[in-house]
Amino acid sequence: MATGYDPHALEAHWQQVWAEQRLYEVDEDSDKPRFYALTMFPYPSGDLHMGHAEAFSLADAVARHARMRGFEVLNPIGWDSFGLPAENAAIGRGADPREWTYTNIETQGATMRRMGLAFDWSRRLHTSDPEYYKWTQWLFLQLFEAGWAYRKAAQVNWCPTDQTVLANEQVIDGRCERCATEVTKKALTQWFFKITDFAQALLDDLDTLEESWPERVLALQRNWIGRSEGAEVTFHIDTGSGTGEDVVVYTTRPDTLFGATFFVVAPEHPNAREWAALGGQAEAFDAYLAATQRKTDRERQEEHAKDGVALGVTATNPLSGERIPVYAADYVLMDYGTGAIMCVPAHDQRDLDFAREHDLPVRVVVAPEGGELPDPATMTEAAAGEGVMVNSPGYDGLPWREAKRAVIAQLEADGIGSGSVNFRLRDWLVSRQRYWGAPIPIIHCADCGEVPVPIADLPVRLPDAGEVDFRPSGIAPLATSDAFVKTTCPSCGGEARRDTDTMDTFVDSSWYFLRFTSAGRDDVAFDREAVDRWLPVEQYTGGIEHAILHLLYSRFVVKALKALGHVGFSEPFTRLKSQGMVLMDGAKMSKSRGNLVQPSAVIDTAGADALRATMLFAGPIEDDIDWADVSPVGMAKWFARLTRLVDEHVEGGASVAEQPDAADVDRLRRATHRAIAGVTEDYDAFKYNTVLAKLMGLANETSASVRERGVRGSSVQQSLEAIMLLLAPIAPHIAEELWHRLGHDDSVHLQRFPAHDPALLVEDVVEIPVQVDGKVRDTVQVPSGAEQADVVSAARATDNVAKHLQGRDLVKVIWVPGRMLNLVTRAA
Ligand code: ANZ
Ligand code: ZN
Repeated sequence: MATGYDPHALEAHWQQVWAEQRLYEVDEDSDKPRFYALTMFPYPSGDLHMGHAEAFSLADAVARHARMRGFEVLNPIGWDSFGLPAENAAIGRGADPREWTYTNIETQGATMRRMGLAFDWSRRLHTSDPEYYKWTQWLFLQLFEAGWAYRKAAQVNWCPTDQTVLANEQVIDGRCERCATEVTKKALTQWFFKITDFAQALLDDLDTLEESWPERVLALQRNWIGRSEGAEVTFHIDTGSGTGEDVVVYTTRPDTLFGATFFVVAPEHPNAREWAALGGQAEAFDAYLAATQRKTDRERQEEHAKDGVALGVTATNPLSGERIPVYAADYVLMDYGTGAIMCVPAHDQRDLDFAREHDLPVRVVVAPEGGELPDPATMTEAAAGEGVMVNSPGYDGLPWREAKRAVIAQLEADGIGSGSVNFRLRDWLVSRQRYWGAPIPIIHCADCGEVPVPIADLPVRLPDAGEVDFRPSGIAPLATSDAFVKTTCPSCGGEARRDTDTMDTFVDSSWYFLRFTSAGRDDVAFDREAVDRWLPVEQYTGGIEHAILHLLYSRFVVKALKALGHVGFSEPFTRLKSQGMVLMDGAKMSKSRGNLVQPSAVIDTAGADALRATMLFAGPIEDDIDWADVSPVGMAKWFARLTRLVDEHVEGGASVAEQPDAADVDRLRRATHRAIAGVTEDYDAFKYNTVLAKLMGLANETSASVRERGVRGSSVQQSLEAIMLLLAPIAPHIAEELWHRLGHDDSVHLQRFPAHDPALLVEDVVEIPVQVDGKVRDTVQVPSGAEQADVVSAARATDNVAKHLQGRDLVKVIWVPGRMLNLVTRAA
């Protein structure tokens, strides 16, 4: 049998053994309870980075731990392998996006294998495989048939230099991420998924995830969905031409109607230009509109954005009859509410900023609770808090919430408004004018309109890179291939054109967790019975950067599929845990900063177990790790010490009878069971750092028992076995190796997680007489096996001992373990 610690040899050895035994492939016929462990699948850009290594260390510990708790575990892996970086690499370096992608997948896969991750590789998937995207297209068609996939013109981010549409993430500070040109807006027809139909359900069901998802993620989701309750109120625009027209505003504060002193519409409001013309402000308006379209949504909403133009017309307040001036300003967005607002500067900060800039009147209508009435002439902060109505005929004295209800009732009675709920959530724009994605499976026919590709004809194959021109040119790359575009209409057989857009990669990843249950099936996207058997995912792990979109889209897709009868559950992920980031000297690791550490390099020097354990030892899993503060080499040294302990035990005493000093044996047994109990709790709470600290403590105790107290035999064996079982999910190779050296033939990963014996946790308490200068002054109760220092501090804490120590120096301590303590003093 081998001795010593050589991580490279033993890790390679066990990885091979596990693969040969197909240890991590799921047994679908198992009668064990099922546990679906899932980690967010990676995007294949180069080799794995440290963020991946942390994510996988966490995910693997979760999966292995679940297995040892008696579950049949599904722990699959795949690649989110469509997307822009592949295309950019192609544009920048002339690489074939497909080749670039699959080469990176192989590189990452090799590093994953070197990490010894317990994935069921037989279920591996890549979203860019035709076998996968065929079903992404099927998903699109399910939504299309249900009316949840539709086309409409939308303002998209447009780079005039690259002649291309940009996703929001590609717009950095208003500029194109590639060429730094200022991004503009352009109206283009785009595909959308109707996620807004599910807004209320997406919000409501977050309540069922309380406690099992991070509070922060729930808050981000709620905020993104952004439900608000208010009213729609009809104002009348007086255009000077006599009749004028009605325009509806959305407000969350109808109670403040009497405080509205001006009126603002979005520059894109369909009537804005016409009103500006009637008000004699057409020129100023046109210039302003052009300037607006150069800004991003975020810039438009920046805290103190206060640009705008007066349109030269007025709006009449339906409740007060007051006429107020109308402006166009780009802090009002066209696609929220109605694109028109009544402005209440005393109670809304943006309105106040705008009022000050344009010298507009301010009127306080809610008196802040307990505070002084702000002076409308000088106030610089809007009074947004609680309060009681003032300056509002008919409502004065009412608390604002009551006034809100009363005003809505009045508006409804008068037919000039109604209560209304709004969501910030927008429909999901899923089309991209890009090459490296799943083609949208729609055929456009002059006679039949948008015709879905028949399921039997899927996949709509992505042409090879050589067949299209995917360099940015203003037209979608797929539109450059006649062979792709020209087709016949499935409905009438006439000449028709394929849709040339591809899908957002978030569509690919919105359903991959379903596919893993039915990998390899070419007749269905997923088997209904299999998904219902395995899902919802019991434990999902991944980065906090996906707190909003990926999770929201996955939740939406599951709800849509449930409504269509394809799955039997409405939330995909029962529990979610997010890990922190891996930093270097407080900064993000990146190639350009030159502070990049790669997992494969750490494995080269310290081994995979050391990499994994270091990740989990660094601190609470949700916290960031600073790689400058940790030491994989130090972790490897601990593994080496642990190995020595096992080797010595195996050579020198595994079979030797127990030593006669029962107290020492008992002490080690208790330490072992204390560690088992503590570590079990820590695993359940994802506290891997304290798991490792406790295991290091138990290893020290074992070492001291052997080397200082001469303990041998079964209690040492039990302690070492417990360490291996408890360590196995975190450092699977060393645990497996030492488990075998301890005399086992089967895998440590097939064992049950140990359970502690509660009887051994009950501390034996002994009573120790305490002498001061030879006279017994008191007794203390301490755990048997207590150390001298603990007994001395317990003794000092008793009144009588304290009294006799007063004014004297302690010069000597005589401690007879478990029997007696004598404190020797002299006058101070
Ligand atoms: C009057 C008012 C008085 C408002 C007050 C707020 C405070 P949430 O909560 O996000 O739904 N608003 C409405 N539509 C808008 C748009 N398209 N672009 C920018 N702002 C818009 O916000 C709703 C509030 O934001 C609405 O209520 C409206 O201002 C503004 F003391 O109306 B409020
Ligand atoms: Zn047709």
